Formats: sequence, structure tokens, C-alpha cells
Amino acid sequence: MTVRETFDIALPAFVGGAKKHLIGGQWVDSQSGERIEVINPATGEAIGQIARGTVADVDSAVAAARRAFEGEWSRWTPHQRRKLLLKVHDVLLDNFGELAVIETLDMGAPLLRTRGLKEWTSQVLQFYASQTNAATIESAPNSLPGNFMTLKHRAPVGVVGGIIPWNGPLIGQWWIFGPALATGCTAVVKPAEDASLSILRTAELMLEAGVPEGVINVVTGYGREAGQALAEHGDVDRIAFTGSYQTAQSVIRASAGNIKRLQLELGGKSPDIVFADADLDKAVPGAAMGVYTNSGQVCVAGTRIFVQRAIQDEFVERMKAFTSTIRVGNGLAPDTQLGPLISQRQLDRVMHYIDLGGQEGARLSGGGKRLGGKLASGFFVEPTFFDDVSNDMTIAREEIFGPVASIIPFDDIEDALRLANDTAYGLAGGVWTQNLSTAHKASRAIKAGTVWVNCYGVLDPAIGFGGTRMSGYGWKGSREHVEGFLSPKAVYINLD
Ligand code: TXE
Repeated sequence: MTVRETFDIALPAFVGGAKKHLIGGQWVDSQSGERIEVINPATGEAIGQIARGTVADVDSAVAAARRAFEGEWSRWTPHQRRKLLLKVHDVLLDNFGELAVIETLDMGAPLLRTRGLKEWTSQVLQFYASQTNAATIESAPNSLPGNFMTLKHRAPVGVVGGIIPWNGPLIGQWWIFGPALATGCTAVVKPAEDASLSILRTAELMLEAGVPEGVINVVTGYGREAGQALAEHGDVDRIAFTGSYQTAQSVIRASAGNIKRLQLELGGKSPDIVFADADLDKAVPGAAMGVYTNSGQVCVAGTRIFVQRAIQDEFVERMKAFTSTIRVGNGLAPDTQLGPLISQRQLDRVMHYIDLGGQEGARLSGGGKRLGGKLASGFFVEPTFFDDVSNDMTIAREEIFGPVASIIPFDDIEDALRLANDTAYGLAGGVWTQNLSTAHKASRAIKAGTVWVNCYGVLDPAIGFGGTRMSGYGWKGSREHVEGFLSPKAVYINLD
């Protein structure tokens, strides 16, 4: 690991000062007047404030979204919505350099990553622009006696609440804004209290691009206040939530009042299986970055690396060599690969798991420490890996959400698959092998929404992803996602 402390970059004017909620096309303070400090996780310094939304602010945002849903927006044609999405695409891409710096300052991910999201954002917006004809009316053939014409409508569900985590708001927001704009829904988004700025700036740019008043609304604030109010709100039709399964459980309870539709994407403890015949030149960096990307704060992180016993020693030596090349530090330095964790709370959580790994008997083979020196005021942890982990240790069972990998040895494919599926989660998994039959057997058997073979973490918005078991339900991306923002309705017309 090498450390990056210095950088030289112009900071965007948007960062700093007190930000407001976006409600009905207007920027407004919280009704309580209260605010939350915005902390740069690379320095621990306050870089501004966001509004602390509560029930009253959520009420007015939902009312604005409802007015917009019932109003002029409901008469926009698919063609108009497609043009709007493409205009949003162009405006965002023109301003992407600024958005990337804002994201880096707000949540720590390095510019290498945030700038790299430009192409991905383009693909996502292009995909949702291609979906604006999804809200269709079909004339369906039927098997009724008599002379009936049957129509099947697909209408937008209405007001959608989006609750977004802090680990990638520039990405996460599109799983709500994209399908909402494509289908003619309206949205109220509650970003995470730790990372709201890039969503607020995106919202500003969306207004500039011509998104009508009230179609998208953003209320910032704490989860237990603004998030809870959104999940409980009687006039919200659907909630798209990404976060921990514990919070999802309260969102499920809160949503029961008006039987909201839910889409839940909740972390994992994904297995990444390296067979002895794998090409280790690819498998080692692939599996390592499958955990360390975004400092491990990725829902699909392949944190349980199962390594066939015959190559365990070689794999560990290569992991040591690979991690020694990783550049960690302030994300504003242009070649930094890993930035800080999001917050002191997350740092404490990750350090707790690192301690626990040692206590439970795993061998610490790389990293394990918080970074000091000029980075001591930020929330940095070395890329860390434990060897000889057993699948029942806490570090192999609970989501750590930090740069911590567990290497777990296995004997044969049956052993690997049994261990891989011995988890409460089911979001993703990986397989590294040069044997086609092993690749097919393993990818079929892993109980998860996505399996990568000889790669890790690639994502096509037209294909999408989602989880099973404790990783949640409901697909993000692809036509299936768009369908979730629509409600079917049948109309039977007796022609006699
Ligand atoms: O998540 P929360 P936290 C996991 C990861 C991490 C752990 C804790 O393991 O270490 O969760 O992170 C809002 N009603 N993931 O505490 O609480 C909150 O304001 C409604 C995995 O930050 O789930 C934020 O906007 N909303 C994950 C969002 O929920 C509430 C990404 C997520 O916060 C709420 C993040 C409530 N009662 C964390 N309480 C992934 N799947 O990628 C909080 N929120």
C-alpha cells in the first residue's frame, strides 16, 4: 500500500454553506430550521450543512409530488419524457467533472472512481430514456365467450419514495429518478445524512434540464426522522430502499399502513470462489478489488474469498504483493485508488470487526490498521485480509462494509458451494476457473441474484441486479425494474 496525502484541484462553489430541500421546484429550509453538518471523511472537517428534514418537510414534499403526478406531468407523452431524459443526460454529462468532485468531497470515494462513473451514468440514463414506452395499453386476446375486447393498461404507480445510502449516491439516485422519469411517476428522495450533496446538485441540474416542478423532490435528513416519515407516509405508493437489512425491517413495518409496494436492496456477504485452475494473474487482483473497491463499501463486495487449498499459500503471497501496490489516501489526488470510510461510526464498526477477526482465530495477513500521519483526522483503514478464516466466524457472517477480506480454504467444488451458500444473504457471487463445466456448475448453484465468472462487479443497467433472502427483493435496472413503477389494470369492453 502506498499513501496519497496531497492534491491540487479547484473545489466547486456548490460545496460549502447551507443547503436546502428541493420541494415543488423550490429550495426551502426545514420547517424546524435545523441543519446537519456535512463532514469530509478524508479530513474529518465540516464542509457545509444540509437541512434536517422532519415529518413536516416530508409532508410538503409528498404533497408537491402528488400535485405534480396528477397535473400536467400526467399528460406528457412517452416521446416528451424520452427527450427530457436525454436532455438530463446531456446536462449531467456536461457537468460531470463537478459532480465527481462533490461526491469525492462528500463521501470520500476517489476521483478515479467518481469520474469513472460518467460513462456509467450515460448508459443508465440512455437505458431509462429507452423505456418511456413501457406505460402502454395493450389490446389482449382473451378466451371469454361473447364479444369482448380486453385492454391491459400499465399506468405509473404514483408517488415513489426513494431512500438512498451513502456508499454511492451518484449511482444510487438513478435507481429512482431513472424509472420515475421514464414511467411518469414522481419522486421524493431522501439521501443518506452522510452523503447528500451530489444528489442535491444533480437535482439542481435536473431542474435546469427542464424537469417540471414537483416531479423530483429531495428532502435531506436523518433516517429515523425524514426516512421514517417517508416510509410511513399514507400518500406514497412505492418505496425503493437501499441499505441495511435491519433498517429495511423498520421500513417494511412503516410501509404497512397503506400497503406500499417495496423494493429492497440490502447488502450481502458475497462468496468469490477461486478454483486451483484459475488464472491467478486475473483472479488475485479481481478478487481483491471485488472487496476493496470503494473501500469495501459496496453491497456486492465479494468479502468471502474461497480459495482451493492447493493454491492457498500462493494466493496469499500474491494478495500480499497486490495489496502493497494499492494507493490509499485523499481521493482528490488523481491516482488514489481507495479513499476513506464514510464516517467515524463506520470506521469504529470496521475496526471492531478487524479486532474480532483476530480474537476468533483468523490470521491477519495484510493491513489491519487505521492510517495515521496526515491522514489521521480522516477515516482511513488499510486494505486488510485475514487468512485461514472459517465460514462460521463473525467476520465471515456479518457484513463489515469496509476493506476487509476473509480468505476461506476449501477442498472441492461441493465443499466450496456448501460454504458459499451457508449465509443469510444472497446478493452476488464470483467464480474464477478455466474449466467451463466448473464455471457453469458453480454459477448455477450459488444462491444469489448475480454471479460473475472470471470477473467481478460489472453491471449493465439493461440487465440489472437484485438479491434474494436477506439481501432483499425487487430488481434494479432492466425492464423488470421499470415494471415495478407501473401498475397493471384490465378493462373488459362488451362489444355487443
Ligand atoms: O445503513 P441504513 P447505515 C449496511 C452496511 C453498513 C450498515 C449500516 O453493512 O455497515 O448497513 O449503515 C436511512 N426509516 N449498508 O446505518 O440505516 C438512512 O438515513 C427509513 C448496506 O448507514 O440502512 C439512509 O438514507 N429510513 C447498504 C438509508 O436508510 C432510514 C448501503 C441507509 O441507512 C431509517 C448502506 C428508518 N428508520 C449500508 N433509518 C447496501 N445495500 O449497499 C435509516 N434510514
